[in-house]
Amino acid sequence: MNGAQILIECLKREGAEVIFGYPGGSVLPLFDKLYDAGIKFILTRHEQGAAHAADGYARATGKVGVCLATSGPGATNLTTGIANAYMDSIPIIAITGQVKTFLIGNDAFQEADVTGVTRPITKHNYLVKDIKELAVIIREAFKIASTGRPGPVLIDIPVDVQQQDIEFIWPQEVKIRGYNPTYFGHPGQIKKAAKLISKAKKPIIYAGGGVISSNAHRELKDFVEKNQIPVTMTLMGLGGFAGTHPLSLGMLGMHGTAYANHAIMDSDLIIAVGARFDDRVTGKLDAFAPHAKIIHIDIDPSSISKNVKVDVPIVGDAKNILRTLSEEIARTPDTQDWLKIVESWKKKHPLSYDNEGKVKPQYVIEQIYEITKGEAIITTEVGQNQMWAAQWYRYLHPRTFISSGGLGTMGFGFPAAIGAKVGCPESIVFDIAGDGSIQMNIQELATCVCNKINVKVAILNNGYLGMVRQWQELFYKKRYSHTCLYNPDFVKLAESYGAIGIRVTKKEEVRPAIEKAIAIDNTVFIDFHIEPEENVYPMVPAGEAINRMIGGMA
Ligand SMILES: Cc1ncc(C[n+]2csc(CCOP(=O)(O)OP(=O)(O)O)c2C)c(N)n1
Ligand SMILES: [Mg+2]
Repeated sequence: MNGAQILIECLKREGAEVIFGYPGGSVLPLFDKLYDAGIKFILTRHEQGAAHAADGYARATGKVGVCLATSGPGATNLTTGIANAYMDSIPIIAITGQVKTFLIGNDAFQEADVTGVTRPITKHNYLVKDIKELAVIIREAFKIASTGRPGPVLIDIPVDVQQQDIEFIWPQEVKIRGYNPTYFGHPGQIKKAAKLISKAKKPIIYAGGGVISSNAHRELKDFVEKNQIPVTMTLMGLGGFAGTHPLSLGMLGMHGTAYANHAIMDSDLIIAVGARFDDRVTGKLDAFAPHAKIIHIDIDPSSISKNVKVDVPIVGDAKNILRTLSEEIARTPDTQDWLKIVESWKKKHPLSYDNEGKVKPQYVIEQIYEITKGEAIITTEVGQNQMWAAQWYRYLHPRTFISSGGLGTMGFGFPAAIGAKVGCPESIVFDIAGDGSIQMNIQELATCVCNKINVKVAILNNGYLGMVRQWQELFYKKRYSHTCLYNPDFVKLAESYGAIGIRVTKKEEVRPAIEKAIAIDNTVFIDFHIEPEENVYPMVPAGEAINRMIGGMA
């Protein structure tokens, strides 16, 4: 086999079902073999789209996503997508072509130092210099991407390596020196944690994306119900615990619910599960949860005590640890009084909006929730649209909310929706989009239509880079510096690609438009003309303590 065939054979054996990618000179041998290799290939219209689609596929399915690009500009176009997957710990394999080995370092045509460029945004990367290493590297890459704290791995393969012939040997085992993720928590630490939990009067669980990546949602639910502890989730954690559960406090942080933020600030014990105390969650660090002891369960030891000092660290897999920890708790904590307080906050200070006047974005999302009964996969762009999607749709299952958390990448949601739909063809997939963000990967309309990937895009069209405008309104004296958009006609634009466009300008059109979009067997853009200056509340101003919210509770 030549290198190209070995790559394809290894991908198949690793269980890859689909590759999202884009061709070019340095991957020609590979594309020649892809012509009749019997592996699904989806041609995106930009390499960034391919990386986000692989990421969306991975988030929706729990499998490793694969994307592919040529050397130089193809590879650099992947980088935003790779960084995005890195920040959110998503397992993807990015394959790039590279100039011939003897040309590397010569400023050859379309040469870029891709392993250099991606070193800080990959969990690991490889430049394959010798065909003999290829199969082993691919196996290692899949193992590294999908185990421990997951993340992207890049494999850079020079053209001549793709062309060389060698006898194919499938490496039965992969052992990577120095790479040994811990899965089971330290028994002593688990005992300590169990004691703290038994004694706690005001405990809270702070659940992050790690709950989803370790498939710990059932264990979390059992743990919560047995110990009667309220749960708040990060943006990445939404869906890890049902948003409709009586013990759910929804999202916390900058645009979290008032009751979640007050509960964590007032708590005496925080049980952090697969979360990393991001600055959007903690707000002002020295004011964060002053009375609380902290138990931190995480598979990545380097994320423990990185931002806040932790009392009981437990390194390992959330699923295993929640199970053992639950067994270890001899006496469940007495949380009745605490739950009453939290419940009263919940009743008094729910998320709210004024539904008068123009179409409200919150109303649109509530209707999408009601019509899909919480069973759709929702992806988002970045900005107000993303925060409203986090607040107003109730996520019932893991892997149904797909959003760019760490990097905050505008242009993520649409290609991610494509990846999610390819991975979960039976699900209804909605991208909740902003009018600014959707234009960052609008070219993927062609990918949808050509491949009959039936996704729905709900554009919350406010005519603004809304989230930036909101900050300018609140903190820069309404000086709307370069945040007003001049938009294309999104209906015509969708139609020009062969998709369907629906425009909504009145409240009473919202439900029928969503129902119609779902019924149509094609990609649909719904252009919701919403109240232009609607804001996302509550809001914690940057650098403030998270219980000091605008539009929250006093
Ligand atoms: C690639 C990228 N560039 C810039 C930003 C900064 N940014 C964050 S939100 C936002 C506005 C997004 O506008 P739109 O998509 O219309 O969403 P809205 O907030 O109006 O819902 C911008 C520019 C970003 N997050 N990502
Ligand atoms: Mg906008």
